[in-house]
Amino acid sequence: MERTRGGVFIALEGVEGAGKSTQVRLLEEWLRGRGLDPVVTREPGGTAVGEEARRILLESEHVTAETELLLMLAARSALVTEVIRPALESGRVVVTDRFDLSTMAYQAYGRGLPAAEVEAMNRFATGGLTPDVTVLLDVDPEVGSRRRGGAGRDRIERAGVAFHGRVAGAYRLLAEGQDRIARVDGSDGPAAVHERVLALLSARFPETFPGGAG
Ligand code: Z5A
Repeated sequence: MERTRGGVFIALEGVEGAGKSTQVRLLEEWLRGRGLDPVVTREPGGTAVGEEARRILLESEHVTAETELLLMLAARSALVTEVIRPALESGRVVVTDRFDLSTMAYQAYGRGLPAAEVEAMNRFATGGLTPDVTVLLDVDPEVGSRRRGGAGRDRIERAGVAFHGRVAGAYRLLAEGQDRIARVDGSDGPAAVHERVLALLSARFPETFPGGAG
């Protein structure tokens, strides 16, 4: 696994409604409060190509599993090249709302595409770049779905209970025995989860996160 140079690369992952966007925002505020200037991204998106891909992925009804994978990876390739690598090379902290673990959970386990091929294609798209740590916000899919409510559900969110159940199971399975993936209980309120995330980051990257929540 390639180590990022200079900066720290953090990915937040989890099922819909796990609280990723909320925790990304709290983390960004915490970092800015300490005088750092993090780069914050979301997937798919974050570049011109990525935002176009996002629109097709979430709005078009005619997307096969294979097309879905290729568009996710096209968006990721652009994001890595245009945004993430340059930021890490200049020593900045990068926080992303979803990255490669989403592709394994949704396209490999959720859609049933062959995992080894998905993994190899992801490696091609990222040039081998992986997050220094992936924080998996662990909540039951029913809790996430309840938090999100019914409004404005996109094509992937509408994929059905069985699909989202497979995705949730995959996240837990993929995190097992993997030091680069840290499971954090996401079932409590945002402030409590934020403290857990900071404690984890402080233990792993004490120079960037001195003293954690304190
Ligand atoms: N996708 C994929 O298939 N393959 C890939 O490789 C990638 C992505 C990269 C992106 O959609 C979709 O793309 C996604 C996976 C797929 N589809 N699904 N499902 P998105 O970015 O629009 O959706 P999302 O990532 O699932 O975001 P989300 O549903 O908004 O979830 P979230 O970011 O984890 O949650 P949140 O926005 O922070 O919070 C949701 C609500 O819960 C909100 O009202 C909060 O105020 C509330 N909340 C947040 N935290 C808490 C806590 N701790 N307690 C109580 N309430 C909370």
